[in-house]
Amino acid sequence: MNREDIERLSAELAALKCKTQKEVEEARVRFLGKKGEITALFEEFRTVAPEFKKEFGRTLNELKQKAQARIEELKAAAEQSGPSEGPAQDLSMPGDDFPLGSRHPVSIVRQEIVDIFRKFGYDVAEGPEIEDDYHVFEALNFPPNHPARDMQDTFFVSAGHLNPLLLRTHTSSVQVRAMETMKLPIRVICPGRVFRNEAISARAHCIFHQVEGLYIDEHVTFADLKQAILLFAREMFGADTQIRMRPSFFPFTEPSAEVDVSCNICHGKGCNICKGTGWLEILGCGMVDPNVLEASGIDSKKYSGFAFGMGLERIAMLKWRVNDLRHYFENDLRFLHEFETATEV
Ligand code: 2NM
Repeated sequence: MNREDIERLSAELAALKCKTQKEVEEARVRFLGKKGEITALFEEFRTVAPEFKKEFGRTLNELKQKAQARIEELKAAAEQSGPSEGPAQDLSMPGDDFPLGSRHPVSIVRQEIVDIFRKFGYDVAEGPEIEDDYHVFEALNFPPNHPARDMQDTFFVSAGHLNPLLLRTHTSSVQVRAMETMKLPIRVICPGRVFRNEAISARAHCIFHQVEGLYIDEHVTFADLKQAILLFAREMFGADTQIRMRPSFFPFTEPSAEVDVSCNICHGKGCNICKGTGWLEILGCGMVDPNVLEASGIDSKKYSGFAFGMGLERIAMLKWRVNDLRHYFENDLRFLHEFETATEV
């Protein structure tokens, strides 16, 4: 190694010209790469006599710094002028595909239901998923020892005081908040996620989704409830859909009913979806219990109302014949993409 080598490389660096990033990279490899010329000089430096080491060392380091600075400079220039030098890429080429997501089946069903009730004049309301005992149970006429208030059925966030926080087990809590705050008459639809402390299986999950509805005005009767549900069922499942009501019980409604729609798969002939009955259970409903109205400050002598609730996973299961609830929560793309263009089976 001698001074000339260093000066030659230094001059070459100063005169270096690169048009493209590729050329800059080639120059970097030539000077500074593992087998580059400057790197080679550092290898040679080990054999330099001790008395020259100091001076050569300094010049060599200066050369390396100069090379690095020069390469950076050329790189920046190439980046700036790169695209304007002419088409590095063929801009008429079709773009790369990128995967589009698809609507989740629960989201599709929720939107359909919400759209139908909006058309009927209902407002949409949402509320907190972490609620207090008062809005989930107390205001809804659940007796103090009701099993739903048990640890076995409800996830508690805080316990041990009068009004513990918990994960709502139904969206009725949103309707309580609507009754507390909205001006009468009330027409409201509440979609949302709910939580129940259940062992996960094909038919049960600790998280699922509901849409609940509430209508309160003077002179609202069970006939109004029946008509609203029938109109909804025909919008949702087809104009020839029939409904039937079976007596049931809920703490917040009296009387209460379970509603079935005629099976639109076999049209009453009996299939394995309706288990041969010709009917599919889709929602629960009833006349709001006077205790519930009074708890939220509504005069039950003057006003009456109906309420209903349905599980979205269940409706989506009937619609697309999903056989296992767990599919909804696993985000397996093979399942989700089934609904890319889904409307109806
Ligand atoms: C259901 C069935 C029957 C319901 C009642 C209320 C409220 F807040 F008005 F009391 N909201 N939702 C209700 C009634 C829900 O779900 C199966």
